[in-house]
Amino acid sequence: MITKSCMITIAGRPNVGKSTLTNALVGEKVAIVSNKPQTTRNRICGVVNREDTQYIFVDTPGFHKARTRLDDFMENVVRESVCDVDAVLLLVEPIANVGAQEEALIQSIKASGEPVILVINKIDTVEPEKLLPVIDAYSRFCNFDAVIPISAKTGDGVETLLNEVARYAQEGPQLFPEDMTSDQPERQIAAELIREKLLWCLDKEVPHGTAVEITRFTERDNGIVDVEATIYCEKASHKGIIIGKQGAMLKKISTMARQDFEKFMGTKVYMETWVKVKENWRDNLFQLRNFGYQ
Ligand SMILES: Nc1nc2c(ncn2[C@@H]2O[C@H](COP(=O)(O)OP(=O)(O)OP(=O)(O)O)[C@@H](O)[C@H]2O)c(=O)[nH]1
Ligand SMILES: [Mg+2]
Repeated sequence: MITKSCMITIAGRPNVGKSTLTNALVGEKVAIVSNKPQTTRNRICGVVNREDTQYIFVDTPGFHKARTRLDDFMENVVRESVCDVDAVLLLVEPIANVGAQEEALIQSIKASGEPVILVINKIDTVEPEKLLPVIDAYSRFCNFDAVIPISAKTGDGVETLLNEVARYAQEGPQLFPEDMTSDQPERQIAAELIREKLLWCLDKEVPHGTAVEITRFTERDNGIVDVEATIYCEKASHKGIIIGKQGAMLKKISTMARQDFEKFMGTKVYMETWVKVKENWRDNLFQLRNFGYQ
């Protein structure tokens, strides 16, 4: 029976592997992942039940210098997510250099007064002796409760991390039903999977300037799910790139997203996608709210 809960925020620079770690902890894909920075735009809770404790891991957007109002929103999400939790994981790469943005993030976490654990990710990419200088560099900025090296990709150290955070659990009510692994509604997952494939297939500003709106989400009596989605992009030239020659790119993106979503839903999915232009939506407060970034 669950009698304790433990809310842990995962924060860090873009691309350090926060969402990969969230998925590794949950044991299921709840957050989209790509090799491009600024993949995650909103906070996503991943839920893990272990013995008497429910762990809620809060995946956050990468902390970066704001250029658009969307960036401002993402920065606020991070600042709010590091408050009122039981502990914060500062996820970093195994590089002995603390950048200005990272330093600002550390200050923000320190101001929240929550315990902080330094988690060094991607240890599969370096020799073990490279870790000490990394610990040294970060320890100059913060007094960490613990330091844990992991590889979210291989799973190395992830179990150790889970055991380590157990000590921050507190008596309290169960916040999510036992069979729930994330706080994301199904239609949100569908939209995110499409955005993930846009990030995988397209380069430069094109995928960063997209937002996905699910305009229809219905389930038939036989379980088949119909999804209609509109991909918004910032420029007419981007629309052409997303659609591709004779629609080939859009077809590729839709097919990959549909296959992933079918796996998630465990049923057949029909997915239709359209592309529309909404100039500069990333700087338009009304549009941001429309797309759920509020
Ligand atoms: N080699 C290696 N690569 C990793 C590891 N963890 C994550 N990655 C890769 O790092 C890239 C970024 O991963 P994400 O999980 O999307 O990173 P993120 O911190 O959530 O990024 P944002 O949402 O943009 O802030 C992807 O290409 C991952 O496959 C790891 O332990 N080892
Ligand atoms: Mg992410």
